[in-house]
Amino acid sequence: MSEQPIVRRRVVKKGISDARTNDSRTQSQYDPYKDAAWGFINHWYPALFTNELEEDQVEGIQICGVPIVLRRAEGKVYALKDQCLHRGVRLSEKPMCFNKDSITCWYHGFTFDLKDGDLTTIVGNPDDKLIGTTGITTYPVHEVNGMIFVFVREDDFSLEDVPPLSDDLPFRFPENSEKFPHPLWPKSPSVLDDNAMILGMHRTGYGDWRIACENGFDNAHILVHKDNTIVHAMEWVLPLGIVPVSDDAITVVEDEKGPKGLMQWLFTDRWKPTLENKELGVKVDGMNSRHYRTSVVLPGVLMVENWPENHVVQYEWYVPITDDTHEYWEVLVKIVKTDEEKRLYQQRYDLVYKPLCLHGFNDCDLYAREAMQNFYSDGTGWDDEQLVSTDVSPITWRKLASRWNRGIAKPGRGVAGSLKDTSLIFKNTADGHRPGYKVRKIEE
Ligand code: BPY
Ligand code: FES
Ligand code: FE2
Repeated sequence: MSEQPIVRRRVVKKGISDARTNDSRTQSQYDPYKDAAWGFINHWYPALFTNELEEDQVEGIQICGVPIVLRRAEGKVYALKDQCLHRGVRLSEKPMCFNKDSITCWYHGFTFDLKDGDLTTIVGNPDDKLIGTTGITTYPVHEVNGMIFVFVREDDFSLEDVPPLSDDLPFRFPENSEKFPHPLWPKSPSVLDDNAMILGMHRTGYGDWRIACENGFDNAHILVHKDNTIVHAMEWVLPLGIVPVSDDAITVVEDEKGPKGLMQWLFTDRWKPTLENKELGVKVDGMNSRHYRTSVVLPGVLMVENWPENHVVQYEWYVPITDDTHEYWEVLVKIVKTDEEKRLYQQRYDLVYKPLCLHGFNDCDLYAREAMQNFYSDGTGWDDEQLVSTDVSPITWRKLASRWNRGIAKPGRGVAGSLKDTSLIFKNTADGHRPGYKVRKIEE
């Protein structure tokens, strides 16, 4: 080895600053979150819209690395592990059902009871001694107002311990109206309300679910929406950013019962909208102010109250599929009582909300999240990021999610996406099929 000192031609001055808000002490409070690349398990997630699963239809999906098959029989939806216990094929790839009580694996005929997953017979081997001694995991289902929710559990999470769906949905009104008053807008409807009409869409996002989730309630990210069509068409005042100016800018909710999450006091004196950056000569020129408020609860559900218009609320889920894909759900909820109200809401959705908001506006969120993926995908981003005051929102979320999640999903084993470079992925991609959420049926 040479004894000569190393000559540095360019001195690196700009490393990680001590002024970042996520110093190592802060980071240590959300270590569990950093381990949750495959999601939080033992939680309720949206699986499909009601109209995606007709009577006798079978669909396969994957949540938190868990393959799940859904079948509707006699109107009721059943969910089971979509991995045959014989040799692991997905039942949903080639649905085979001989009656309303069971689902049969199309390969060697193992047949499972829809209600409890028990192995009840084998088509061509009905006296085998394995029958009646084993089965596959089932998942509780809750269908409401056009959405099918599934409780994605670990195999040994007891069915008796399954919490109500409402524990994994955003704060409701009026029950929280005193806690979180909202004088600037009408009370936000819930997915669970009577007469709630839910319209929306879901699509696969190519990135980590946590990155996607954090974007939604990040009050600095709205810069990506600055020049969106609807913002200019409606002449909305969309701030350049919204900065916390008080210690109580965010309320963390961790009551024993009910959802665990955070509420942000936007449009109060606890937050200050930035309408101009003098140094850059940039300012907001809309005329019409929009008041809204964002909150998030476990397992990663965003609520944007009073958005995109009065009496409407937007909910979003970022359902983990693998450690680098998630299903991005956007739904709008409105209370409608008469057929005429339903027709008008559907029309407004089709002609305005869907093209200009869920696409136009939120497509920017989609590409912004994908743009962050490379920085985070090998895990180093969580240590290298340099966060600022507005990032109090994601930091608060990471801490509470670390404390209150019901389980950290283990990396998927023997499922799509557990290995990233298999010949099947290359073949499917070459054939024009992206990795995605729903199982593609075998074509005959
Ligand atoms: C609304 C917003 C959003 C989103 C979905 C719906 C939003 C956030 C802040 C300000 C205005 C809109 O993902 O980011
Ligand atoms: Fe399902 Fe053989 S793999 S029956
Ligand atoms: Fe956004």
